[in-house]
Amino acid sequence: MPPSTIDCAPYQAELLALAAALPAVPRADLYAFFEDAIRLAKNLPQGLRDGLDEFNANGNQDGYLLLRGLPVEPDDELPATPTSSPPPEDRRLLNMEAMLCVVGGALGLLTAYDQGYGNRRSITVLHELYPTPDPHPLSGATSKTQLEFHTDLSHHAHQPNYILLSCSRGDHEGKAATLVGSIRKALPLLSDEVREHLYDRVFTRRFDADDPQAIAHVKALYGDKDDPYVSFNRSFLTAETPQDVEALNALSSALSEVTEPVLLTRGDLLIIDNFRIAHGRAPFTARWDGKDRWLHRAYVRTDRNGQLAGGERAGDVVPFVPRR
Ligand SMILES: O=C(O)CCC(=O)C(=O)O
Ligand SMILES: [Fe+2]
Repeated sequence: MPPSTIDCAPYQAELLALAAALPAVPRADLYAFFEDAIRLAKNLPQGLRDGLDEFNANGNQDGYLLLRGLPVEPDDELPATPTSSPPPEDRRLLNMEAMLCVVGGALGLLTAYDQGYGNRRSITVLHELYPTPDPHPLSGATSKTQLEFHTDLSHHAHQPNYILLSCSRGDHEGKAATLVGSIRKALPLLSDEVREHLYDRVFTRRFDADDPQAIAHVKALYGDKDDPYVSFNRSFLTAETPQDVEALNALSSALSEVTEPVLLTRGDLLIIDNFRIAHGRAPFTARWDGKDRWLHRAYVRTDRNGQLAGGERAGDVVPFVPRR
């Protein structure tokens, strides 16, 4: 297995014991649930814990860490893939929700975001991703169309460090790969001129098509010049000059060139470094048969790059603060 993948099959029994120690109905009291998940994170198997700590400290070239072989329920014991959110408050804890929160608790602060789009999305730590028939074209509920490269919440001043996606069901045909483009791999493909142009160049980003006042300021490359962070959301970055267009095209091509498809299947948990990769998802065919692709998602903040001000609690909702 590549170094960006950890085989967790040997830890299944220990991980099941951790899941069994969590409250059986997480949404009955989410704060209590997250507190338990964070406490139990200290009991993760040592090999897994070391891999998470190493990734948290230094990242890696690929910009992601994939945990495979986690103890998902047999498919016939899982509920049908949801068709609406939020899930019923009394739904029993699923193993892949347990894994999401224990691993998230090991990495940092599990966080719910007000994304600044009004109340279009439910504000919670525990997101559900599944195909829907008429989705917003830029949302994870798409299936027929490719979800284009983006950085999650790049318009938010407290953009999360990690996106965790755990998989209860993959898609039927094995096509719905999550696409990851690492800036550490793409940077050497950019000319000095493009790097200079993009570094610290401030783009305005409109994040709500219905509201012209909804504007944030986003940089495509920033941070350490030799090892920059990336923020990418092509459809939202307003290029103003021919050089802007050229530089963003070059960044887009470089990210595409290094893109790796990561096909999530049951029992996988993908940790995306949201500062170092842009991600998307390949198109796939939903069947609407209760067995469609079903992921659980959580955002995690760390003390990197101004995400935490101090005094936060896991499960708190971060108010919307546009990036300036
Ligand atoms: O479905 C996936 O693999 C990724 C979804 C995603 O990027 C999103 O919802 O923001
Ligand atoms: Fe995303």
